[in-house]
This record gives sequence, C-alpha cells and structure tokens, in this order.
Amino acid sequence: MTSLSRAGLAAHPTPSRRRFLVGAAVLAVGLAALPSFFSGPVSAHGYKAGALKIGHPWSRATPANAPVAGGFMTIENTGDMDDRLVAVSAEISPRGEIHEMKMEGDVMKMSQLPDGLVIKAGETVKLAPGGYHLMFMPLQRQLKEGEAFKGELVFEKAGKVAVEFKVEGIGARGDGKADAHKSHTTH
Ligand SMILES: [Cu+2]
Repeated sequence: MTSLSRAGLAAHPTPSRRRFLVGAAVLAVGLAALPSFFSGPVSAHGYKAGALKIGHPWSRATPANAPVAGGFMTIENTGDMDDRLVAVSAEISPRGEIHEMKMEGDVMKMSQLPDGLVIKAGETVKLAPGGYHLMFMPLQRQLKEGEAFKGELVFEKAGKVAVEFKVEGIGARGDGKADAHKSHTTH
C-alpha cells in the first residue's frame, strides 16, 4: 500500500496497543544510545517542490517485528509564505503521522501534531531523532540498512511531493554518525 487508506486513518489503537506503540516508538526514534558500527558514509539526496527544498529523507533500520518506523529529513522554505506539512505516507505502512518528541523533565514525551508541521517562510525545519519526526505504523516489514522505500509528503501550498527514504543504521542520526557519539559528547 502506498497511500493513506481510509481504514488505516480510522483505526485507532486500543489504549494498551497505543502504549505499546509509543514505547516501541521511543525505541525507534528516540535517543537510543545504540552504537552503530556499520554506518558508512551518507549519500545525501534531496527534492524541490515550489519554494520547498527537502533534504535527505531517511529512516532507521528496525529490529525484526518492530511495530513502527520513523522518518526524518530537513525541510527548507525558500519562499516568503509559510507552508505546512499536513500529511505523510509511505509504502511500508498503511498509516503515517507527524510527531513531536521532547523531554519533559526526565521523561521523553511523544505526541502527534494534529495540525501538521509549519515550515515558516525563510526557515529550515529539521526532522530528526529526538525531535520532530514522521512515524509510520503499523510497520509491515523490517527495514534493513542500505535499502530505501517510497513515500509521499503533502504540503498545504507546495502540494504532494514523492520522496524516497534511505534506511540508515539502527542508531543513525542522519549524518553518518551514530547516537552513541552524540551521547558521548553531550554527557
Ligand atoms: Cu512518533
């Protein structure tokens, strides 16, 4: 399935299912300090749509049977009008959401952004592990490092943009380095 299905949009996980998904999601897109010994050089790729430049959409390799996968990229708005990412989809899952993750005290909280993500005129928004991200669930197959999958971003003004997500290492940050390095330098 490559597009958001009505059924997928309408199906709300039960509370326990939701808790499970959130826990797994924290693993998938959180600041997991897993060393990634296999991440090689990152080959950047990008897309243009109207005033928007979309840089290097990527995702993380997942463990077997992982229920969710994340999606990350940079979105630069070179125009003079704000735009908004309103919907996302990918061929690996019937459902795509736009999420925000942030620390509240010692707790990592993740929430869906029901109104989407504003890309202000002249600004660049980074979707990255531990912050804004896309979440695809349920995940229909395991993601392996080095492969890619197709997706679509829908913006209020720039419209639909077909992209390809490159799958990087399980602890990748999108720049060829792993989280382990980050936690080493920030603690
Ligand atoms: Cu999420």
